[in-house]
Amino acid sequence: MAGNRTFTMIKPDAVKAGHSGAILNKINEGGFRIVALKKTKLSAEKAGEFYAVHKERPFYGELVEFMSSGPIIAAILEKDNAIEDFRTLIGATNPAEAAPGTIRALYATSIGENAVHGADSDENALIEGNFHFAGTDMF
Ligand code: 3AN
Repeated sequence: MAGNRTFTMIKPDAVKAGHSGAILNKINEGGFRIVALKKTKLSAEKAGEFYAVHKERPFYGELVEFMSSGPIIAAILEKDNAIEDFRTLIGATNPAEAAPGTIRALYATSIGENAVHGADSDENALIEGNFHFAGTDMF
């Protein structure tokens, strides 16, 4: 059975451009309930740890540098079928291929600076949520 939680980050490009409120509104309108939420900034070390699965990819260094370049907003979200529905709401990794009206189509500028992160599985949503939040900060 599909799980009901996902993990997201509003990335430094979108926070810097002032899109945080609009993106949180899209998330709300999409039917997701906020379980945990915070504005924070990742050190390069923490960003490297978060994206360790991409270590061998050619864009890893760029990704770590970008994700530690400014504040982000991290959140755990709840909804039936959360992983799949959230990935539908954000659109394709490359904003040029993202469906009209999706968060990335509206707010992302490139495949690297693509406005939001969405967990890709129940297992990773749990790992990523626990990376950013203590259990006592989830409601
Ligand atoms: P998604 O975030 O849609 O799950 P992944 O898991 O393939 O996409 O990639 C993780 C992150 O790595 C993306 N959100 C994006 O910021 C970055 N990324 C992916 N592909 C590229 C690329 N070709 N060049 C630069 N950055 C990339």
